[in-house]
Amino acid sequence: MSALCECPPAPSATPVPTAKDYRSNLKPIWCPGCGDYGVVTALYRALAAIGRPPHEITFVSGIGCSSRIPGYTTAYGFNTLHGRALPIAQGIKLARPELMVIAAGGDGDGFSIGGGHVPHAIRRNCDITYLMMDNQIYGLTKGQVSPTSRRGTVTPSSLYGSMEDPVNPLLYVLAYGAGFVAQGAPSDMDGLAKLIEEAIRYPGFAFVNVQSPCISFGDPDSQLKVQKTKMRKLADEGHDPANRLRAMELAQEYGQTLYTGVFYRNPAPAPTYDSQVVALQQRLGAGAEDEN
Ligand SMILES: Cc1ncc(C[n+]2csc(CCOP(=O)(O)OP(=O)(O)O)c2C)c(N)n1
Ligand code: SF4
Repeated sequence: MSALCECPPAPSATPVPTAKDYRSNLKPIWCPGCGDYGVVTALYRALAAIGRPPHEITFVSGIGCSSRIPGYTTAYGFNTLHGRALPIAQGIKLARPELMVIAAGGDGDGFSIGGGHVPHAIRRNCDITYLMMDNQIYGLTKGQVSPTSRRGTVTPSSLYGSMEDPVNPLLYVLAYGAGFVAQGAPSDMDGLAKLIEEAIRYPGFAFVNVQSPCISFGDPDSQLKVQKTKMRKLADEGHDPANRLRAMELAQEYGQTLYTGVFYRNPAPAPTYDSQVVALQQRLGAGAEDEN
């Protein structure tokens, strides 16, 4: 059985959307050279490949430079509170299960203030996609250490270098049982667009860690040009994405080797929370009708 869901194509009466149909008329205010430009472009391409019209998509974010991303799409957007993209995305999916729901934000938003929501979103397994733009820094607030900053990172809030080890987002979500885990980078635009598309098509909670460098405050070693020299594609390494233990082994290289591609895709996806709620509502509704 295929692990990919067949998202319904756009109705044949309406023209098939193209990438530009998902681009809003707001001009991004990210710094020139920010990796997030590449992420939003990859996202437009992924959405066009799937073909759901913008009004059937809801895009939820927290707060941060990367959390501006919903505004740059023509989908419904909700720029929520810092760290609260996931609870709101799950609420929307439960209220309107027919919508495609995407959550997005930075590593600070997702793994610092919002970190407590991640394990629960994973085990609850709503059919949502979570794009984390991991730049290893707090960009919006001008460059403080984030939970993924490497030890020794010097910033205005860590003058003598960060004295903590970073969170490993890939290992973290794999350990909590996420059904789809991938890593991409805007320096490989085609690869990133494909990963986002695959994540959206996965029927369950899907996580994409996007190495999206902050050109203004980020580590010079993480910038787009350097990414290209360090990148290793999991597909070229012969990795089998159904092998979760091997995925966890590879994920331990986070911060050292820039692996891109699908780390793990559950070959037998678990039932989603939203589909179970719909089934329960139907069962209870049918029961109530029987009683009448
Ligand atoms: C409750 C709360 N605490 C702190 C802030 C300040 N703040 C805004 S964005 C941010 C972190 C941004 O970093 P990240 O989430 O990694 O996104 P980036 O800007 O790097 O894309 C912080 C601490 C806030 N807006 N709200
Ligand atoms: S501060 Fe960094 S993350 Fe924010 S827009 Fe500028 S380059 Fe991008």
